[in-house]
Amino acid sequence: MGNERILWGAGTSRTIRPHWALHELGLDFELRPILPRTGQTKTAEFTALSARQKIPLLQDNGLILTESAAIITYLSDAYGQPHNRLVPTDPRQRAQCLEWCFFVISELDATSLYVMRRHGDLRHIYGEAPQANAAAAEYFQQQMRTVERALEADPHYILGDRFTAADILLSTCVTWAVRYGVSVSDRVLAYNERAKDRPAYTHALATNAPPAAGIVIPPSGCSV
Ligand SMILES: N[C@@H](CCC(=O)N[C@@H](CS)C(=O)NCC(=O)O)C(=O)O
Repeated sequence: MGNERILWGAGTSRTIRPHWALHELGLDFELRPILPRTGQTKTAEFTALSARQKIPLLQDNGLILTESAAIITYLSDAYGQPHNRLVPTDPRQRAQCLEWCFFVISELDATSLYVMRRHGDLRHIYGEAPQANAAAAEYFQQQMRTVERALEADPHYILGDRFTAADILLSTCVTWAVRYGVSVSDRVLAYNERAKDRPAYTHALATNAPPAAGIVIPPSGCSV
């Protein structure tokens, strides 16, 4: 069991999530900035860590974890302090935070934006499906109504004054949607700017940047 913290992955809307969490929590880490669809997730070394062959992946003192939402939840649980915790410990507050996290990952990321990705830029692999694309964009906007409602009272973040893991996930999806030309309201844009104003986001942008000049990450910010 190695005494180490290594984050694998850079360059995408999913990889920036653990970068952001690590910076919020003030944690040091080694970075293996491998990129999607370059063959780097298919190497024997990486496949030995995860047969899913997906980034981000965290190695932390012998623990191997994939799934961006699981990684940021773990980091908060293991290392968060009262002043910077990203997932509350109180069971009710925790449940509400996780409700948002699961909602963002399943409804906004997987069901909407990733469908657009598959049948848009990746149509050569997954097939052209303009109707599915349009329906996914519409679904995203429909699902965002609950976000609108939560922000109506004009709280700073989605759960109020406290920045949480749900904001990392939601903000990365809003940024992704905007890059895809899906329109979101001024209220949501203002919320997203507040989230991205945080110093940890600026650090995350830097460490999540694709390492080699000349590598072009497509506008979605995710290539698979
Ligand atoms: N649900 C996963 C999605 C991870 C995912 O699909 N990652 C993509 C990049 S954004 C990937 O690693 N694709 C493999 C490849 O392109 O080689 C998460 O949130 O972590």
